[in-house]
Amino acid sequence: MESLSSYSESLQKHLQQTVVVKEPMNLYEPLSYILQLGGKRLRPVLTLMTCDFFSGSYQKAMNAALAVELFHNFSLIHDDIMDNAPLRRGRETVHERWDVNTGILSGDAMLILAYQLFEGYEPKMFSDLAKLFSTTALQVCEGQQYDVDFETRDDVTLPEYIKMIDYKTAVLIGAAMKMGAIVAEASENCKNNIYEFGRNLGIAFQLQDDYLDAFGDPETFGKQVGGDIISNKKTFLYLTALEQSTPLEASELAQLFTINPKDPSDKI
Ligand code: GRG
Repeated sequence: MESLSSYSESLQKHLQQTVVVKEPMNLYEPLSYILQLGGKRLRPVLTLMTCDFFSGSYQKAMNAALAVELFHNFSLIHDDIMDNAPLRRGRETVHERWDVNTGILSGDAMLILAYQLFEGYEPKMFSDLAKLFSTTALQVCEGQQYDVDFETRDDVTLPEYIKMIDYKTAVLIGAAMKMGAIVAEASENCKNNIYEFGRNLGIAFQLQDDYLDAFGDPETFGKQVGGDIISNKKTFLYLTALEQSTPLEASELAQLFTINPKDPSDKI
């Protein structure tokens, strides 16, 4: 198996070759912009690593890994529009730097570019990858819709929350790993098990992301700390705080989350 840095260095080189800025510039520049802001590249590295683990090499999984990273970045552009978020990876979001219409359209282009990357695989592999990609994309949409719906609900349960983060975040991490296993031609059993492993990892990852949204260091978090509570997002911290002390004053919750509430007189 290779080192983590060799997966991400190789991925970085291929990303630059894949996303080329051309006319119309306002469509393609935002793609290059969000990618050069960095990011951990967690999902594509997992694709490459999984392929390496099952087959002893990872270059053949490069297109799938690139597709996963483009899909992830597309979803960030649209998510930031929906949340009216000012910051991503410590810099202006795409819709702040350009405008909402540019964010929508360049996000759409990024999604299609991601899908096109599967065309390099032979027909059976193409079909398996494309099927997993479309199932996952629909689940991500469903997870995002639950997240939006929960903003205006006060009766969200922990199981509902777990389902929401499973769809919004974890299925993509599961799919990223399964794609590596598909390209490696691993057994059905291995593909299914690695998918479940990735989903559980994804749930843990989102729990941590929620925690960082409340308690993260603004210097390193890259997003606006406290964004979730400002948008009335139902997070694990919020739901468990509600379970433990009800009714909770918004000001107390805000203190817990170390940020100021929009309206301190609001009752949660
Ligand atoms: C799938 C058609 C279709 C639409 C997308 C906008 C949307 C619907 C979904 C949003 C999904 C989303 C952005 C979930 C949050 C996932 C998450 C934890 C993002 C942060 O990931 P990191 O920390 O980011 O890996 P970096 O910057 O490191 O890449």
